[in-house]
Amino acid sequence: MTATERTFTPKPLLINGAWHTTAATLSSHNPATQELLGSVCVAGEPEVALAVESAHHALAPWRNLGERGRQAALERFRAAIAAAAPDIARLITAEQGKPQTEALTSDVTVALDALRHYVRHGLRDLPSESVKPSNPVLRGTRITLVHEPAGVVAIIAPWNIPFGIPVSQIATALIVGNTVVLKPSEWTPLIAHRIAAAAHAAGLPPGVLNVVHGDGRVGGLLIRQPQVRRVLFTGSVATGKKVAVACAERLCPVTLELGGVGPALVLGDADPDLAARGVVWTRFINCGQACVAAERVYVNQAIATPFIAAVRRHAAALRVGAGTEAVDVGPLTNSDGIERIERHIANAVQHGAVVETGGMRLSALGPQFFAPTVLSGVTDDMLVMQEETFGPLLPISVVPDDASAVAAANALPLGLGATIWTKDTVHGERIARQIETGMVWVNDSVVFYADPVIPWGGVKESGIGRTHGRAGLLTMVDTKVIAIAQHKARLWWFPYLPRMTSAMQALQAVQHQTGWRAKLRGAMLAWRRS
Ligand code: TXE
Repeated sequence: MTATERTFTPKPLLINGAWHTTAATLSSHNPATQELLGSVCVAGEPEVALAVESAHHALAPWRNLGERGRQAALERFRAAIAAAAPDIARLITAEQGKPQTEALTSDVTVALDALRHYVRHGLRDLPSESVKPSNPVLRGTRITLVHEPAGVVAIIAPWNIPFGIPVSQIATALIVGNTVVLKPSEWTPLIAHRIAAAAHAAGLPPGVLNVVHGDGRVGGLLIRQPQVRRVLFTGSVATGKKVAVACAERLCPVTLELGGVGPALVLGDADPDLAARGVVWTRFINCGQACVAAERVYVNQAIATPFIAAVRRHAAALRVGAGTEAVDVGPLTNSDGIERIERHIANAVQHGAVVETGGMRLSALGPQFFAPTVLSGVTDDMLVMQEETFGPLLPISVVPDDASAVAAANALPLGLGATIWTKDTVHGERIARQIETGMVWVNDSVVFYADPVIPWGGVKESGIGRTHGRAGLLTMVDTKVIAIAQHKARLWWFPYLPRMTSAMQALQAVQHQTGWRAKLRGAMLAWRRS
């Protein structure tokens, strides 16, 4: 019986710890084989409102569970995912398309490591803090900063890392005492259902984690719910701007993890073959569908010839196929990627670029397979250097020196991640400090996304805020100041006596006049007036 004949029961929504079905459904297909994989129920306004209401009601008991109680619950969630990890990895390859190696590393491991970190360390990175006032007048006040959960967090996730991104963000939100409504991508709903299934199996308290499926319309409904107090959005720049506007209307704080069109700078002293291998991996990981992929390569003219030859060789050697086999590059997850790649190649070639390898669909493998493609002779006025290709296309531009590479790298209004390839890491760090991105790797790339203690995010139009690390935790809390007055005299209260005014004038003279004579004169004058 083929998959099309096999009837699938649509996977339900997870709301308030229970499964909810709806009449509207969303189907999901394997991008390599086009086979129907299954379907999920799609949330309408009632289901979105119920999910947010449930998350809101779950806040108090979840917070009162305390840090250890939440760590125990997240440990059950982690264990449920770990038990299903091989099956989840296979589903990630089947539904999103990335090879098994990447499904295990960039998706499942990212999720498990994030949960384990917060299970082990809780809020070690975010303790309450005592602050010593700088103003001598306030010395008698005990100041404490406490970090309190923001409330209901709406997480809207992309399809390219459909398990690792939402789970690591869920872990950060839940550990501090928030509750979550997740709206996963409509391209990878079955993978997201496994998040819901693990939460259900782990017995997370009702309402702590809710999962509602649907497209951007459902995402828009979710971020407009009045009880949503944080939005964590990961996706394209264009959608990110729409989300930011919607959040601004409610003054709801939003974290935006957006696209990057990341530059790779290959400096003149780099080892051409090593840099080529690193750039090829950074470009073609996840079939080029990675927000920090090397979307633009600037190579110093001193090593351009051997570097381009090495890139051509390594790219042509990449094994392309359905991710379940021993391959390096799978299919594009959705079909609109193919048209975008062909448009970028045509525009580049029309303006003088050369196709070093690839440049065509691999239709024998399936309608969403495209050959890893390398372009040389590229200039920055070409579309491929201006827009996010988000596919297996590597454009190389030759630059005369480091300054030109840095200027080109910084020329776009985006700044997520960049890579620098050089033998001289001291010089590499110096260049890194000139690059306008949120993250820069020297002689590697991407990998630290898997580490929950390292902040992740961009600058300029690549995003706002950070996920992961202490910075990521801080976006999930509201910091409250508690000031406890312990002094007896409160001279600044009513009635304003002349001696109080004089005392303040004398204090300002002593604190802010320049030179001891001026200070003394100011203080004497003030005192005489009292
Ligand atoms: O994004 P989309 P995709 C970026 C990557 C690329 C994009 C690919 O660079 O640009 O994400 O992901 C929902 N209101 N990053 O194609 O289309 C939609 O249903 C509310 C950067 O999925 O923007 C989906 O769930 N929600 C990142 C989600 O938004 C809306 C790492 C994203 O959809 C909506 C990974 C609306 N109006 C990918 N419209 C990083 N910086 O770390 C759509 N959605």
